Amino acid sequence: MDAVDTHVIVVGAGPVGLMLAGELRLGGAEVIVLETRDAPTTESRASTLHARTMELLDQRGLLDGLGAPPREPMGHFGGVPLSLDLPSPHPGQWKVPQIRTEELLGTWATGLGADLRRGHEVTGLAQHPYHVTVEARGPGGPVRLTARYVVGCDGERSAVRRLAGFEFPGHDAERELIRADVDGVEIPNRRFQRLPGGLAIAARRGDGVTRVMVHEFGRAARERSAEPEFAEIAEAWRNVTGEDITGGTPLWVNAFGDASRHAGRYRDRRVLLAGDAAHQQMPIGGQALNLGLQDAVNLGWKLAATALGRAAPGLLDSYHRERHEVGRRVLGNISAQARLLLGGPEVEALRSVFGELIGYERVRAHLAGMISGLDIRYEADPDAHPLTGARLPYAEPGTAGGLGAALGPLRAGRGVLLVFPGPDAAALAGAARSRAGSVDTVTVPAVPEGGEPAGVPALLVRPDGYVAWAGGDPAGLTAALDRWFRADGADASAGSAGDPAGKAGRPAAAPTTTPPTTPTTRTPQRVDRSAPMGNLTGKTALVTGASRGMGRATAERLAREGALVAVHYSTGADAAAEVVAGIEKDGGRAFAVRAELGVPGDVHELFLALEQGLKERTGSTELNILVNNAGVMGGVKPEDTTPEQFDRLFAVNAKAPFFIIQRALANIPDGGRIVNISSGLTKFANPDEIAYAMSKGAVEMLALHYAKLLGPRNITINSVAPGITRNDNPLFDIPEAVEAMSGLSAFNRVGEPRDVADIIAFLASDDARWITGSFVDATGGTLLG
Ligand code: NAP
Ligand code: 2V4
Repeated sequence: MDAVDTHVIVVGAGPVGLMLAGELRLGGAEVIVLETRDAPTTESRASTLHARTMELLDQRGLLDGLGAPPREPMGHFGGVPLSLDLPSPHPGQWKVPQIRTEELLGTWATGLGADLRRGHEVTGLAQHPYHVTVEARGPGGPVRLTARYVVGCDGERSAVRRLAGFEFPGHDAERELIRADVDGVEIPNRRFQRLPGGLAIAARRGDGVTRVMVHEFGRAARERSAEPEFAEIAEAWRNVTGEDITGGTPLWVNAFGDASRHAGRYRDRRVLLAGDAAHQQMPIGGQALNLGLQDAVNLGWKLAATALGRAAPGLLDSYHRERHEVGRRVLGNISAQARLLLGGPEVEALRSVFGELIGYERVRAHLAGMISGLDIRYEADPDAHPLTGARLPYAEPGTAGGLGAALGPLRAGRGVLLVFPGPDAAALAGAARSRAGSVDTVTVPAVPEGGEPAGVPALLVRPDGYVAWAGGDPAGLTAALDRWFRADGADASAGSAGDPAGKAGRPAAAPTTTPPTTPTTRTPQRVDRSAPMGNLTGKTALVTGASRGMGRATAERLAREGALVAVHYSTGADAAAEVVAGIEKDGGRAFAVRAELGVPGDVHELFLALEQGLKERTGSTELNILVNNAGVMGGVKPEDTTPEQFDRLFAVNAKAPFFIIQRALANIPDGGRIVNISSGLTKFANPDEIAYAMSKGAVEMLALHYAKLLGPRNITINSVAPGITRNDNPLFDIPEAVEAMSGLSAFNRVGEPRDVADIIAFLASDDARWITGSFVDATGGTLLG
């Protein structure tokens, strides 16, 4: 993270931005929150938290901070009364002023380490391949920040959405409600009262302030550049109710219409949207805030895991898939409600039929599930267990067994595997061991009657509390884990290091859990003090084809400089083991990784072993230096070259380095080094090696083009082109051949592997920081002609 300022910039410190910031911190990501306002809002636009939001806050241990908010079981659908009671520890709707929610989430997120910067108005945003730049007007002048990702939580008029070019299709308001908080008026409470001239709502709060809302039937929404005057509300109120409220003192005045807009996508590369920035809707029944908070909880763990390189490929894209669909449904129900609520006499018949339908329990429960967010089910295979995609069947925190046991890990924002007693319990628990960095395993010793979903041996729960998998087949569990998190190779018993989540409180009385290993952004490397102190001390390196030749010499040289070296090989297991043993004998650190390159799945196999080896030794999967050295030679005349030989040369020499770099960039931090081994034959003609030289020509393109892409991260990438260099080829045992080959070099000898390794080691060092995109001639003057 040397050159970027943070993993994620969240724009907007409303409840959604703050919730997201806290979730990102729990996931281990570093966060800067930029907020235009100098101070927290004093407006309480939204005042309802629904059952699912309450459950989510409970999962994070945040409910205590709300005190004991009043509960209102009765809600409405477009003004038609509706009980919201459903099975949940927090059924119904809970009245919490937005300022209170914001204060709670702000304290939580900043307590976890989110860096909240007020007085910053975002003015510019630019996406780059590996980072995003954000410009803002700050209190001290212009500010420019960089991050891996940016999330717009900056509301309906989102600057992030506009600057990043997201489309926001929909329609403007056709009708509106105008509302005010008024002190010093004595008027009767009215609950969605439909009068001949319009709709009137009045609710007196405990502090004596009355919130009034009014809509005159048939009156079109106005174009507004500012909030309405109190006089306009007082006049509408009088027109509809006949009451005079002009003597009251307006504390807050606001208009909201039935405008409806929905971003077509919630993600464009490194920029994401959440909350009202992604969806604008009439705030009927407090759904808007709840929708936004749930966006944040869905996104936080996925984005943190992605920014830290722990996510399975595609995990972040599931945010759009899951939340856009939920948003589409909520916008649909709000649009239906707006018509029922603000329609004049023409909707009376519809309302009366609707009222009858709500009398049926299944209809009521269906609508209540929709409004409270309890009915959300995320994507699941059709043949998956019915619990998959649903929220964790809820249990009270602290219950001795069963589902309550999941709450401990969830409180720290981690995934959890609940394993119930049964014959496969050990195998199921073992399957999650490779994800100990992201998922805690809780083996429930005994389940009280009714304490778990009957017949489910294990449940995998995502950090946002939704069931990712349920069943009893360890292979199915492994497949489900593969969809969410990359294997971290960590031993499940490894301890935690640096612990932002710890501040959120650990489970008090969880049954036998594997100790949680909380991910951190900067896992301290365990530097072996007995290792030689060179210019690469504390760095990690992968050298492909290091069992022999120049690869071996490079591995040995990098290890001498203090790097921990992954010695890659394919067929030469004994040779690689010998290289590792030699390095260790000299006081260095190395481990061997096997993978045949140029075959399907090669890169996956390589990185599985590499990451496991790195994680075991350093606690992290960070890779500082990549040397793409493995290669196959040709030695066939062009007229004899078969398509299969040609494909093989390209697969090993060009395709594998391309995809190794693609994959390695998730592990290479800023300031990293990439060296690709080419050949002098891209400049020196040898007709016997045309196809080979073509493959080396291809590999040289990596340095040219990637150098530009990776410059902003201070990662250098260069090609090193050896000339004829001694290796195991029997040619080097023939003195006449060696003499002939020597004559090609200005030094009148063939190259030795160490001649080239020293050049590679230089390019890997800090001294070479100013060289990138370069072709380095390592032919001993062969190209001089
Ligand atoms: P080498 O002694 O022939 O050793 C090749 C290394 O690459 C071995 O470690 C081998 O692993 C590995 N390797 C080969 N094919 C592989 C595959 N399909 N999958 C995984 N690993 C594979 O190599 P070298 O002569 O030092 O050459 C190193 C690099 O320099 C090559 O890219 C070569 O093209 C280039 N180069 C060589 C010369 C030269 O004259 N020697 C000149 C210019 C450029 P296992 O043995 O374990 O299978
Ligand atoms: O001519 C090379 C050369 C060669 C060969 O000799 C045949 C071999 C050993 O089978 C493959 C090979 C690979 C090479 O990369 C080179 C090479 O780099 C080279 C040669 C001649 C003159 C300059 C060179 O850089």
